[in-house]
Amino acid sequence: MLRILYLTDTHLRGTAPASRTDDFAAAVKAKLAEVVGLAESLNAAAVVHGGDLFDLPEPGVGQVGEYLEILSKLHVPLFVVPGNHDIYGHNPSTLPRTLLGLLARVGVVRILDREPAIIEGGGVRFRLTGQGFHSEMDRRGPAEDYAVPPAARDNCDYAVHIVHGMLLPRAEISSAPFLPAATAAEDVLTVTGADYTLAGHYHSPWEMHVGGRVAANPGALVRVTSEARELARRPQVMVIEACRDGIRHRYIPLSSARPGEEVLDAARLDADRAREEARAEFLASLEAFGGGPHGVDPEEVLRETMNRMGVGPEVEAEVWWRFQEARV
Ligand SMILES: [Mn+2]
Repeated sequence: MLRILYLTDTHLRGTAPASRTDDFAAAVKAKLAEVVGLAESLNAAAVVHGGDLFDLPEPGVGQVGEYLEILSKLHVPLFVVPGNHDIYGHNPSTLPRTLLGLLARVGVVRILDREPAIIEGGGVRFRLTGQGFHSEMDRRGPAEDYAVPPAARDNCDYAVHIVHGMLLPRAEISSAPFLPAATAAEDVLTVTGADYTLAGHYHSPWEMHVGGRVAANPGALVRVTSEARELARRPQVMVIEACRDGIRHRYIPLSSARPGEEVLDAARLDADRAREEARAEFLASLEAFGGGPHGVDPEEVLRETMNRMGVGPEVEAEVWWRFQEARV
């Protein structure tokens, strides 16, 4: 039996989100320690993270260092697909200037990209590929970022592709009118060669099956907003296990995760929702007005402005630094 442990959207950060009423750092540490323990007790061959490992490209290393110390106790490789929060301005080329990029450079994590990583054990070979977030994500065809070619097997028994993007069941997309660009899982499952397509980005869990293929997102490991469904949600990890006869998956709810009402401020519920809806409505109106896919996200505006002005790397670094400081 070969197993991989999948988790996503940990949003590790130096400060506690305003919506949390508990000892946030202690809660995050307990969760990470539980993940490390699960990887060991399940004898997982690898741990895979679906992106937004960090809440910011350069989070405070004092607090985050304590989190990373726990993750460093993993005895197996930690693969990460970069999320939008891990990089600057939705721009994958900024990765070397981020903490995630630094960790990859010194070999603490492995960035999962289109170059297959082969995981082997128990007579089974997994082919792992990934696609990090970028500014065109969910704005082009479902095959571009979410699919792997059916023929690409590299002598492996099973293919697993992990993407940080707004992949959702079609019904979920149509029930959320203010959702930004999204990709329907059904469209991906009809064209991909991957047995499993795993997503991060959207914080609520979902699962979809088409023709023997599975797409899923176990939901964010850390709850950072006071929303009704976050209050009701129990964070979980996903285990994918395979032998020569087949592949299957299950979810393991974290026993260290406290009930939502004990960690999230329910009094913020209405205010947070009203603000989110107003923001989403505003962004939708900009797109309808002809703003196009770009220029609605503050990071995107900054990035394009700097591109147009042709600023040098020092100015750009200073701009991102100040932007991040102002946003925290
Ligand atoms: Mn994200």
